[in-house]
Amino acid sequence: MLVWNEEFEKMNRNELEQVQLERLQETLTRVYRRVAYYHNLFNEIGFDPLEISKKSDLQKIPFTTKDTLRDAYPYDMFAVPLREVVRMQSTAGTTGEALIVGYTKNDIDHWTELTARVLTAGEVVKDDIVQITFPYGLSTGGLGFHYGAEMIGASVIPSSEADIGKQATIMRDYRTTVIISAPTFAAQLAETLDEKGITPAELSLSKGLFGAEPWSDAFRKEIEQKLSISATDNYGLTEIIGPGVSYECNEKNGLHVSEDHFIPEIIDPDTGKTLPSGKKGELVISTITKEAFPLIRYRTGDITYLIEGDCPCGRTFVRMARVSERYDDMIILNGQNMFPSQFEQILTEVIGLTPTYQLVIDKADNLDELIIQVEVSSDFFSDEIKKLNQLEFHIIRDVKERLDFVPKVKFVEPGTIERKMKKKKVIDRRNK
Ligand code: DLL
Repeated sequence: MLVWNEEFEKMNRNELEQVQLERLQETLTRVYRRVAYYHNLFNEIGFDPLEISKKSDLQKIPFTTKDTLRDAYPYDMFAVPLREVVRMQSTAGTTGEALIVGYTKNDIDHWTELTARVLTAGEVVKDDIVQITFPYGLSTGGLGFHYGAEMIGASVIPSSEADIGKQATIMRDYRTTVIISAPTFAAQLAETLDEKGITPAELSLSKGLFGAEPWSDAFRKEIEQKLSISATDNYGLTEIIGPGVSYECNEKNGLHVSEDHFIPEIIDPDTGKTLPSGKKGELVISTITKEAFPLIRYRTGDITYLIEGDCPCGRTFVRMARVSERYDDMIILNGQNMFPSQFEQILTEVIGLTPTYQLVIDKADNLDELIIQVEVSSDFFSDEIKKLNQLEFHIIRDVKERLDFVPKVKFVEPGTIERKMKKKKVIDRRNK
């Protein structure tokens, strides 16, 4: 099995832990000196970064959350001056503004190495023709994989946000061998190929590397069969770096966490207590090489468990189980992240008051579909169809503008939304 960086990916565990400890000490010192938030926090709890002597000392430090990052918007969590930042990317905040993350030149070099590892574990080599369909914009999928694929020496097609019909033609004509995308996109592409009468036999495709959203093993089998490929899962998040945090090898038995760059922990999301390997809980990550945007004990919101022990591929990194749920209410639609509170904000602005509403998510033709159900009330009810049409138009336009997703809007009679659903804003029917 191919391994990009034998030295680190197969490092003896004792040595790896030593590397982690040294890098952790450096990072803690760095954030204490350079990030006001951590400086004040360490002072408050009486934590001296120089006195950390084992990995478990990390547990003395409180968690960093999405709210911490929101309060620091835009640049207060940056640990370098902006003149050292060579790139910025962004991801959904819990409300209002999206979060901004930054990278130094060294961060970009590390990230390139990390996605090269993901690609190599998925058996991508120099001779491959790699079609990357993730957006090359503020979200991290496109550029993150692009650099890694070029580093390997593969021929990269940055087809990015080209429409799906064009992606299908490119795939056939350019003789793409590897597709990198969100799993829902791959399924939709399989359908488009079918509609165009292009069979897998006419394609050169043999591998698919998928991530950015939860997907089941059944869905994996379906895509593998429809596209006649081998599909692997990979995981990452913008706040930590983007894609490249963890990745499956061809054993497909858990995702190897690049532990020379990240320290994973699993906690009980309700109590914050650290859980042992094998126990399911929320994934918490500390970065130990990041320069511009280091995070200590960041709560990812993703539910998983850690798998220790040898993998036949020879990598010594701990594995994490595939992520299928979140602890918070973040929703991922076709690989795009958003929060119910963002919809509430838009509805309130458009309607002028907060209506009773719920978000119903389902699959339609393999794509995620969202229906915003809004109860009409005497406060804004109008029997003028024209007025309701206008409201619908404004809601759709604002969601599209701010969240880059086109929802459907359905006005329903007062009392339609079940009382108990009034608190639980999301009904997700995708896996039903
Ligand atoms: O989704 C980075 C990425 C791009 C990963 C391309 C893999 C491939 P964000 O947009 O910040 O970053 O979203 C991060 O997406 O906290 C998870 O909830 C979810 N997620 C990412 N990968 C997976 C996966 C990118 N393989 C959030 N399985 C994370 C399940 C995933 N969920």
